[in-house]
Amino acid sequence: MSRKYLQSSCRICSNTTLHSFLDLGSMPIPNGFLTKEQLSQKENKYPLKACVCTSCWLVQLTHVIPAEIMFRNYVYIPSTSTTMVQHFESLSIESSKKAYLRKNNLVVDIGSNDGTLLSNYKKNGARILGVDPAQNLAKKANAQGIPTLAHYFTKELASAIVAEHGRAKIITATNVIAHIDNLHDAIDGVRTLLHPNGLFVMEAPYLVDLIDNNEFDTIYHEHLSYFAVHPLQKLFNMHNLHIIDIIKQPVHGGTIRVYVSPIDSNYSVHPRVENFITEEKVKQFHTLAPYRDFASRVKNMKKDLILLLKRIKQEGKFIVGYGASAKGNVLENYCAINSDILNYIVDSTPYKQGKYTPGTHIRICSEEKLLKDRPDYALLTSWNFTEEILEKNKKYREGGGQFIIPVPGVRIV
Ligand code: DWN
Repeated sequence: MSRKYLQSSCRICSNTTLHSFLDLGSMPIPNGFLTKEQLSQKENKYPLKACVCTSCWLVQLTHVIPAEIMFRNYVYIPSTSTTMVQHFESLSIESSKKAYLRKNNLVVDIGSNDGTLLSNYKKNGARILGVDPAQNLAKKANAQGIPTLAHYFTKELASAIVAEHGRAKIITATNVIAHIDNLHDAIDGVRTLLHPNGLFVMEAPYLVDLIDNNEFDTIYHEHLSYFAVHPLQKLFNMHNLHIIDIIKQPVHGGTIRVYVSPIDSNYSVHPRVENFITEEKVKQFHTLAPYRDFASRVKNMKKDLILLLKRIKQEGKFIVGYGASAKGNVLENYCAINSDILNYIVDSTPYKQGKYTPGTHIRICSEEKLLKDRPDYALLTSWNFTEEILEKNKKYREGGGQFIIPVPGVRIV
């Protein structure tokens, strides 16, 4: 399997010198939750390794798993978190202002999932269109009045959308551009679909935060690219687009909201764009040092977490997981945390309850079970929602329950 799916060159600049710096082992796809019947069946595992292009400095996976295996039936929905629902509302308000969005202008969301983001633009009178390959989510979104095409976003699809609906004043793409293998085709599609004075707004986890905060568990098969601003600017410039503003967001462990327009549009470039590129240089992200240091910190975190969980289990304590997240599946597979350590995992997503985690086969239950059983500890794998989840579980904590938070460093609260 190790040669199958191997990426031979950088997906932005085609450079063939890719330096591998972190090997998380061989594991199943991160949202490959299993039914009870599937537990006894063979589970495909794929190499999970990160590398960096020594020319444009894009961090990417060494192995690219076919999208069809991961995205046709998708169980992750952002609306399970109040934080994300509020985040999408503020994104729609801010982007509508920046793009001078008018009633009846077209807004297209790439990777529209269950339509949570688009519903905000619809409320304010825009024409909306979602694009998402997940048949299950597209069906749900269409049923809720969010017109959604169950397709991957490509240049060809962009041309078809222009022919039928005209050009888009805003194109959004939150946590999806990093999932796309053929980046040039997708960005060519954005250029085709975007109104000459339109804005493309993409959000992705920011590589500098990932490295600085040891967020190794956000490295998984769905995320093919891990963006710093420097390689992103190069990608857009190759398609006569450029970054006009970047605003940091706290979600998903540190995210960049990147505003992009056609190079010949009326938008001026905000000075803070250059600040990001300068900071990446100062932090030496154009050398191998930060990546090597990150990899050794990850190995130490793994040791710390395994030691803590083993000690707690030897004391006869009862531990569960909190959040059946993709990152949680990476953490559990990388640290060999299975049902001998976590009795079960609680999660608010209906699709996931009653299923089992990929590779480690831990049962997923509803959140209510936490207060019923009052385990001694809960390993918070959805640490990107720490504030929301701690607030939600005040009673559990007041009763003596404690959360183990693995990232950016193992701690108990
Ligand atoms: O890029 C991606 C990110 C944005 O989301 C996708 N490729 C996959 C997914 O990654 P993830 O599954 O690690 O995302 P989350 O948002 O960290 O997952 C949170 C999980 O925690 C969900 O399964 C819902 C659950 N949850 C919960 O049980 N109670 C979340 C909250 C806020 C809660 O209160």
